[in-house]
Amino acid sequence: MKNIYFLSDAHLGSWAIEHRRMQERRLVRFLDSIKNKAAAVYLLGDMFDFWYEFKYVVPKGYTRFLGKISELTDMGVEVHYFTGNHDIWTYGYLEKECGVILHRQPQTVELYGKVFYLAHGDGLGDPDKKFKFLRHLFHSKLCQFALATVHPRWSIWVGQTWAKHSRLKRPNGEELPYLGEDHEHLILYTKKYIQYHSNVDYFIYGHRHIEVDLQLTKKARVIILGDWISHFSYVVWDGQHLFMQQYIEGESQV
Ligand SMILES: [Mn+2]
Repeated sequence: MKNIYFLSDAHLGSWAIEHRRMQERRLVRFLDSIKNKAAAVYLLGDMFDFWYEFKYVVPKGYTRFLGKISELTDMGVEVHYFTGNHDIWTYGYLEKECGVILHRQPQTVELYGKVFYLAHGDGLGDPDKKFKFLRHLFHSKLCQFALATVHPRWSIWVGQTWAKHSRLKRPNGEELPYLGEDHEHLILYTKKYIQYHSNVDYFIYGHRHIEVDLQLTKKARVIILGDWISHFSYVVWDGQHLFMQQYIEGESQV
C-alpha cells in the first residue's frame, strides 16, 4: 500500500524569505524522494506566496516545483492542490498544465478506511473582521476581474508586496505560538464541527505555520502542518499510522 502525504505553506517565491531558492530546491528533492512511494500528495494551501494567473500569462519562477508536481501527476500520483489565502487566483493552469486536482473548499475524504477533513484553514473560526473583509475582497469576482485588467508589471508587484508585508508584520518575523485548545481558532472550529460531524477521524490544516498534533476526542485527532519555510514538516498516512515528520535531507526515510 502506498503512502499519502500532506504538507502546506511553502510560500514559494516570497520576497520576505531570503533562502527562497534553497527552500524550493528542498521541497523538490522531498517530492522526488517520495514519488515512488506516494499514492497521493495533498498540498494544503499557500504553496506560493503570491500566485496570480492571467488568461495567457503565469508568474515567473517556481519552474522546479511546477516541473516536479507535473512529473508526479504524469506518473499517476494524485496531487491535490488546495488554494490558501495567497494563491486563490488560479484559473486552470495548475490543473491543465501540471495535472493537479484543485480544491477551493475544505474537503472530507475517505482514505484507506479513515475519514479526513482537509482544509487550508484560513477564515475557519477566525473572528478577525479585517481578515474577513480582505478574504471577501480577494474572493470577489469583481476584484479579480479588476486586477486582471492591470498590467502584470504592476498587479504582480502589488501582490508580491502585499504578500511580503503580510509575512513581515509578524513580531520578530515569528509565528504566533500555539494558543492552546481554548484559544486556537482552528481547534475551536474543529470542536464545533465535530458536534455535527462525528464521523471524521482526522482533521488536517495548514495556514498557521505551527506544528500541532492533538487527540481532541477518543475519535477526532487534529493536526496543524507546520510549514516549508522553517519546519519542513509533512504528515504521512500509510493506512495504519498517521504521523508528522520533518524532512531532513539524507535522513528522512518515509
Ligand atoms: Mn495561509
